[in-house]
This record gives sequence, structure tokens and C-alpha cells, in this order.
Amino acid sequence: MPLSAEVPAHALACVYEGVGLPIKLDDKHPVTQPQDLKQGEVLVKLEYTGVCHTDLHIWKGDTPFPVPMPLVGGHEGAGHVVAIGEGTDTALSVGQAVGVKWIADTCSTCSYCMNGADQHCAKAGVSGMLQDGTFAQYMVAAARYVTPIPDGIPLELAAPVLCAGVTTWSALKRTNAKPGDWLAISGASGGLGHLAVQYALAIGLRVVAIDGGDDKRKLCEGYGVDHFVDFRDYKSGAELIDAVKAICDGIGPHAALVCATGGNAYGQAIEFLRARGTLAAVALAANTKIEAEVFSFIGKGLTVAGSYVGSRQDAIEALSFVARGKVRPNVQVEALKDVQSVLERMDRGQISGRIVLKCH
Ligand code: 8ID
Ligand code: ZN
Repeated sequence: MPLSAEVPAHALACVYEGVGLPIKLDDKHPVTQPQDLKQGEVLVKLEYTGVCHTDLHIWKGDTPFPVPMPLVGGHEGAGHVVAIGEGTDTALSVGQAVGVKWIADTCSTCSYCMNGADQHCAKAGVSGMLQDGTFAQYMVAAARYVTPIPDGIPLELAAPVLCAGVTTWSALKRTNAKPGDWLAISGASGGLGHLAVQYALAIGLRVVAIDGGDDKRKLCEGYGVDHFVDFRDYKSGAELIDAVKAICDGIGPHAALVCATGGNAYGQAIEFLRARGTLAAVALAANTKIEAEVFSFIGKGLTVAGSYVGSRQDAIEALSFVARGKVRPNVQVEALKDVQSVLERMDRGQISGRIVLKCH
């Protein structure tokens, strides 16, 4: 088995040089050479990378702490192993298709790592935030942490699963919703939301999809959601809350998954959930709070679960739905060099599903 294929000395990487600054297209970015890989590392030739709203939060500085830059952004990569660090104990082989996630590596020995919650490992590396990510043609990754991609999944479809898919599949499990239960998903037509919709339908939930606009309605209705609620049709949050409750037996959904990056989606979910309902909190933004009036929160017996990406096992499960044809990311493929334009369109809320960048 060869330990490496030919790799160039330099390749394209998209570099955040500072918050809100133009993203530098560095086509002379050094590529780590096979002989320079450390034990435990692999070199991945990226074929596709998704663009996640978290990449936009980071570029805009919408984070609770400053992110160190310069930085190669991106954390939804799919590609092939082209080299393996000498002495690495791994079942991976050169040529194998693998995915790179937000979590780049973990210690593999702490209680979180051993209990299926490795995303909470205190030693976790983070792609595209604390270390260089997937907006590049090549990257170094941890052999023990890359996600093998099953045969038969085109890599442009695998890429969005490595953040959007794993995150929503994991969040869905955190709601403990059972077949037949109502689930409201806000931001239902976005990169995360449209996969949440499909995972939820695949396990027999009844879905109320909340988003805004005709394209977004079309996407969700195409998946067979039970109802699409266009948030733009309501004069007030109170009216939207009443509408969602009315759809769900008059008392609201059993669970809510908030993937919306705008509006007061968290506040609305707390209000429209039925008694004993669970909110899985997914959408991020600095200075956003989840607030509830304590008498009604307790009176309704609500649960709020913060849901942070997913574990390695969640990633394997999330990909398996795609391999079996139960879930299919809606992707539009563009060129890696167009990353900034994609982030700008995402900021204007103009994207349905996921845009995936072709790296070569
Ligand atoms: O681990 C995590 N918790 C995690 C992982 C990955 C991503 C969290 N995220 C976060 C991102 O940082 C972001 O805050 O999830 C959020 C959604 O990411 P995304 O799906 O990649 O974003 P998107 O594709 O832009 O979709 C957002 C959708 O929200 C809709 C938009 O129309 C869009 O379809 N939306 C908005 I703006 N306001 C809304 C509202 N008031 C709304 N939908 C319903 N109600
Ligand atoms: Zn993401």
C-alpha cells in the first residue's frame, strides 16, 4: 500500500485575513509534503467543501470571542487521502474518500470521547476556526478523526453532511421525538434546516417547516412536510405562534429545532411548544439569548437542549441515511474561488439548501 500520491508544493487556499476583510485567494499556499506529515496525520486532497453559516459568523466576527486570523475557513470537507504520516497506526489507505468535520480531532480517552459525546472533548481541535479548514485544495487532518465516506455517495453530496447533516441528525436525537410526534423546524430551508426536515421525515415525524419565501416553501414542500409556515406572512410573532400551535393539535409541537439565523426563533419556539416539549438549540450568533418566563417554562415542563454538532458516531449515521437514499442534500456547486460571493449571498438569506464549492 503506498503511503502517498504526488502532491504539489503549492495550491489554492481561501484565507480570512481579518474580520470582514476580503477573503484572500492564495494560490501559492504551501501544501504540507508527505514526508513532513507527523505521525497520526493524513494529507487530504479536498474535492468539495460546503459553506456553512458558521463560516459566515466567523468571517463577520459574529462570535463570542475573537477568532485568530489569518485562517483558512471551512469545516465541511470531502476528499481523498493522498498521504499518511509515517508510523501512523490507521486502517485508512491512500485514495480513500474521507470527510473533515468542524471537530478536527479529540483526545479519544476522556469521558466525553468514550461516551459518544466526543464533540465536547476539552482538547478538541476545530476546523476553520481554531485551525485551518476546508476552503482549500489540500489540508492536513487527524487520521483517527477523519470520517470514512461510504462508497456510492458522491462527494458533493457527502460534504454538507459533515456539518449540516451530522448537526441536525444529532439535534433530532436530542429532542427524543418519536414517530408520529410533531416537530417544528425553523430555518427549515437553509443548509441545516433542509437536512433536518429530511431526517425528521425519514424517522416518521410530522414536520412543520418554518422559513420565508417561495423558493424556500418549494424546497420544503418537495420533501413532503406536513405544513410550511412562511414567517413573512405573519404580522407578529404572536400570530405565528398561534398558527404553529393550531397546526399541531391546537397545543403545539412535541419538539422544536431552531436552525434560523434571524428573527426571534428561540422565543417563538419556547412559546409554541406543547407541555413537556423539547427545544433543541442549534442556531448560533453572538449575543443571542434563549429566554423564557420561568413560571410558564416550569409550568409547561419544558426542556431546552443545546446541541453542538455531533459525535463521530452521529456522523457515520448521518452519512448512512444518504448512502441508503433516505436523505439527499440539495446542493448547488460553485467554484472554490467564489467563497466570498457565497458568504455574501448567505448573509442576504438568498440560499436554499447548501452551496458546495468544487476545490479543483
Ligand atoms: O453545532 C451547532 N449547533 C451548529 C452547527 C452548524 C451550524 C450550528 N450551526 C448554526 C450556524 O452557525 C447558523 O447560526 O446553525 C445556523 C444555521 O446554519 P445554516 O443552515 O448553515 O444557515 P443558512 O443556510 O443561512 O439557513 C438559515 C435559514 O434561516 C432562515 C433563512 O431564510 C435560512 O433559510 N430564517 C431567517 I434569516 N430568519 C428566520 C425566521 N425568523 C428564518 N427561518 C425561520 N424564521
Ligand atoms: Zn457548520
